[in-house]
Amino acid sequence: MSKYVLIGSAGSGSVIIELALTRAQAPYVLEQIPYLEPGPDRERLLELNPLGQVPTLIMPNGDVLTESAAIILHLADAYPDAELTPSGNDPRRSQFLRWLLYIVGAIYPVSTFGDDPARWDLDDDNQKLFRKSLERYRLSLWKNVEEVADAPWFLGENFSAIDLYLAVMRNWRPGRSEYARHFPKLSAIADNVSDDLALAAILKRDY
Ligand SMILES: N[C@@H](CCC(=O)N[C@@H](CS)C(=O)NCC(=O)O)C(=O)O
Repeated sequence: MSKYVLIGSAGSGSVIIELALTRAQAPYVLEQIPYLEPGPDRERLLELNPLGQVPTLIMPNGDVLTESAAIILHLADAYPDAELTPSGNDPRRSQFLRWLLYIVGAIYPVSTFGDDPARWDLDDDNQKLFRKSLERYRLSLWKNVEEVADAPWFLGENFSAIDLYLAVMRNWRPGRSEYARHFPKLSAIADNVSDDLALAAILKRDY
């Protein structure tokens, strides 16, 4: 059987997709690369994805899919039993889409922009200032998510892929304990993801 090929990197956003593929029991192989390092792996990544970003997914038919939200929506269609998204007529679907896009459109880039502040042509002092102000901004963005989070999952009784984003992104800057201090509801949801042992094993490997 053909498999998905997930191009990713330890601890990065590709872990969100690895969790989704695992939950869907979709066949995949993981190719971990140092995505920011110049070299043949990065050259290949840039050929597949002009942004040079992970996750990048090669589908069983050879098509390339990038953008984690697009990958999640594709997997939800291909593997409905995984319940990655509320179904089409579920009233929670609109809020799912709203907050999925908020997380990938507003919060995720703030992390990506701060990963390598040198790329913005700033001197050392300004890189530090830039990173600090991104960190403040990111906290204000997550606060909006915390305010609307339900329990035990973000959408309430039903799991969705948003919970996978929380389980991964709480490990990024400012770090897990600081995140828990600011966002106890989101951290509790992230903890619940580890009730699934297969998902827990992936999270434990990387964080
Ligand atoms: N919108 C993309 C963002 C992906 C992204 O920013 N990935 C980071 C790693 S976590 C990356 O590849 N950064 C390298 C770069 O942007 O040059 C998604 O949701 O998949």
